[in-house]
Amino acid sequence: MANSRRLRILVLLDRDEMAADVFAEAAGDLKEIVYASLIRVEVNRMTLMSKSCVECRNGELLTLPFSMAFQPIIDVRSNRVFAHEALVRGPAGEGAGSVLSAIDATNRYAFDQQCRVKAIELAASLYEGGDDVGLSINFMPNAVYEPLACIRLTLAAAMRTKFPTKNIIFEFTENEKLDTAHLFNILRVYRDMGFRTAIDDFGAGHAGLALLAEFQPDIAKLDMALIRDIDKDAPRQKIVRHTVAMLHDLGVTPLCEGIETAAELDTLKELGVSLMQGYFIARPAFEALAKPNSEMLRAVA
Ligand SMILES: [Ca+2]
Repeated sequence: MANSRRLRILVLLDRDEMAADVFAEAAGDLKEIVYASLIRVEVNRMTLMSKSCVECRNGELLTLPFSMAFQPIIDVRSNRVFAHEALVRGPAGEGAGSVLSAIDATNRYAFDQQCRVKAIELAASLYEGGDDVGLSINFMPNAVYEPLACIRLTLAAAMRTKFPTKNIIFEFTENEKLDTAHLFNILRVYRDMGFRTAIDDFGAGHAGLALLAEFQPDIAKLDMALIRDIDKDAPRQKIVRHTVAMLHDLGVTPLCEGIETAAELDTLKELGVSLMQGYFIARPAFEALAKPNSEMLRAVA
């Protein structure tokens, strides 16, 4: 049996619906190899279906009602919506805390999966057809056990709703408990699969330069602590100016979040930032796409 044929069988067998057909059609020595492959695939699956996968599966039976709000991210140079960030809300629009307080080690895997599916389904129903607008989804790296296994539901939701995977951006943030090797593995798998990635809260806490040295995401979202009152604050202007230059040099697009005033927006634009998000531009809209405010549009005109 040629190695290429054997490999092909293994690939085919990794798809549940095809495994039985391939086995039924196989004859002679091929049947033996198919059987050996089936065992191997099952062993791999059992390895993946570890404690975390079982928790995820069990978690799907838990009903934790939640929904999403969307906040636009604007490109102030082209004056277009670049993406919407999906933000967790209660089922009637309650704050994220009302939902996140119910998340613990027993349901975080399932919750992370359900968040992605909910964000994609809602966005697919709200986006105008043909729009090349991104969808930014926050994910919890410690809720991803094995990136390839854990991405299946996301891909299935995108396929079902015909939402282009290239428009999906995964926002991640580092925290002190995170295994960074695990995080980089997830990010590289996501990148290989064609998703975009964004480091959230860049410049705050643990989300910093060491991470950027190891992995350069598509986007870095500068933490709002660096943005607040930047128009009146020389140290912040210097930090942001040099950070933006460094990001551009690394091929990473800077994005500023938490913009609350026209003066902050104007200052950031002068410092070379194009992508912006914040209450001044638009507040998150529950199960809807917010339009940027008219004052903002005038400011960038
Ligand atoms: Ca975020």
